[in-house]
Amino acid sequence: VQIVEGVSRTFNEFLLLPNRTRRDCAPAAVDLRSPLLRHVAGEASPIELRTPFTSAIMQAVSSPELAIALARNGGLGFLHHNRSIEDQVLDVRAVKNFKAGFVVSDTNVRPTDTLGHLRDLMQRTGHSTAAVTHDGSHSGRLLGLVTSRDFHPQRHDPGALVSSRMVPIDKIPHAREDITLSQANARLWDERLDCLPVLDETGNLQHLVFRSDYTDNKRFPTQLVDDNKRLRVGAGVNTHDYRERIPALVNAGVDVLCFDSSDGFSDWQAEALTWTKKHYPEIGVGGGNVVDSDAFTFLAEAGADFVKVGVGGGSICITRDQKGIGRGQASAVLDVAAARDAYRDETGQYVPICSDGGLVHDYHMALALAMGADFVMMGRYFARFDQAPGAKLPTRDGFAKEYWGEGSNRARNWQRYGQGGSQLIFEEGVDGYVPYAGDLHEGLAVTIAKIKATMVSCGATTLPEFQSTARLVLVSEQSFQESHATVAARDTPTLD
Ligand code: MZP
Repeated sequence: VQIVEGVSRTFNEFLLLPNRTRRDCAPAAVDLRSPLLRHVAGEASPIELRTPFTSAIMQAVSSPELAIALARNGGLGFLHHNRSIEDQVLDVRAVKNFKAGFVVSDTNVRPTDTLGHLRDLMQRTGHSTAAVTHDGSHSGRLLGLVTSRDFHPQRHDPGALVSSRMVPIDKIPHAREDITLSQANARLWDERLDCLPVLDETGNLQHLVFRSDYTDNKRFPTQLVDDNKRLRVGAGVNTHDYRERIPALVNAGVDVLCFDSSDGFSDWQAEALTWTKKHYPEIGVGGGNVVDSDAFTFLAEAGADFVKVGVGGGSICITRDQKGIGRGQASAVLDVAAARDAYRDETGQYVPICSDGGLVHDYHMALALAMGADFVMMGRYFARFDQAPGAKLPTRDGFAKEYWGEGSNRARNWQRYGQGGSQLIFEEGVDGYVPYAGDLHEGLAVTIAKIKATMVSCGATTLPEFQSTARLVLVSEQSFQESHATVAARDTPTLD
C-alpha cells in the first residue's frame, strides 16, 4: 500500500489573504469569464462561460427552467440523464426553443387578458416576457411587462394583467435606440430586470433587449433579439447507453456533453470519451469525477474537453461512509489544477477543470476558483431556488425545497453509481430538504457580488489573475471559530 503525501483538506480549512487593491480594481471592473472547453493555451475556448457556474447533473436540480435561468445569467445548466433518451431530448429542446422575446401582435395580448391566459400563451410560444401594449399590437404604446417568473406554479395568478402582476411602464427604465448594449446591461442589472424596452418618442414599443443579449460595446439594433439566438445547454450522459443517447441529444441541439460518474477514473469512461470525440469531434464533452492528477491526465488523454473534480464531498453524498473513497475537495482541486497546468505546459492544450460539489458558502466558490477551478458545479445551491424541480414545502420558519442525491433510493441512478448491474445494491446519497432561497436571478446576483468583492480584496479583476496572485492560508480550529460572529443575534438587547 502507498500512503499519499499530504492531508485531505476541505475549503473550511483555508482563507484568502487580502492583497493590495489598486484604485482601478472595483467590482464593476471584475470580469468573471472563464473557459469551458479544451483549447490551445493562450487562445480562446470554443465556448466561454460569462459567469463560472454550472448546475449539477441531478433530477433535483437541472430542470429546463433552471437551465434557462442559469444560461441567462451567463452560466450553463446540465440536464440530467437518469431517464429515457426521449425525455432528456424534450428538455434539451425546451431550452433551445426558449425565446427571450415578447408576445407579438397576432397573439393579441391586451391589458384586459388574464394572467392565466397569458401564462398558457407564453408557455406555448416559449416566450419569457410579454410586453403589454394598449392595443395588443407589438408596436403599440407600452403599458407594462409581465415575465414568466410571475407564473411559477407555486404562485397564484388570478386576475387581469393591469391589476395584478404587470410591472407598469413608469417603473421600468427604458431606452432609446442610440444607447449601447453595455449601457443597457448596466441598467438591467441595476434594476434587476430581465429586459429593457426600447421606446420611440411617443412611447411606442420598438424592441425588448434582454440580459442574454449583452455583448460588450455592440450598438443597437444589431444585437437585438426577435433573431435566432438560442441559449446554451449541456447534458449529462452515461457510459451505458451513450451510443444511442448522444446522437439524439446532438440532433436536438445540445451544446455540451458531460460523462457523469461518481468515479470517472475508469476504462469505460475513457472508451466512451474516445468514441464521442471520434463520432462528434465538434461537440465539447467533459469527463469525471476525479480527485487526483493521474486521473485527470488519464481523462485528458482520452479526449475530455473538461474534467470534473470531486468524489464524496457533495452535500447529499454518503460515498465516503459507504465505500471509504474520496478526497477533501480543496486538496483534490489543488492537485488536479497542478496536473492541468503540467498538461498545458507539455501539450500546449488547456483543459479546464470544474470543482463539483461540497460548496457550502459563497466564499467556498471564491476559494475553489482561487485554487485553480475554471468553473464550479453546484447542486444544493441551485436546488434552493424557485426554478429547481423539487417541491416547495412550508416549514415552521418559512419554506424548504426537496433535494435528493442521485445515489439515493429516490433517484436510483445506477448509471452513475454502477455497482455491477442495473440496480442500486446500496445507497450512496440521501434524500432531504434545503432552505428555500427564492428566485435564481436574485440569489445569483448576490453571490456574484460577493465573489467580485472577494476578488477586489485580493486585488484581481480576472479569474486568471485571481488564480495567479491569490495567497491562501490554512486556518487552525481556533481561528476557524474566531471567523464567526461571537455575538448571537438573540443575545442583543432590545433597543428603544
Ligand atoms: P452539492 O453541490 O450539493 O454539494 O453537490 C452536488 C454534487 O454531488 C453533484 O454535482 C454530484 O457530483 C454529486 N452527487 C450527486 N448525487 C450524489 C449522491 O447521491 C452526489 N451521492 O454525490
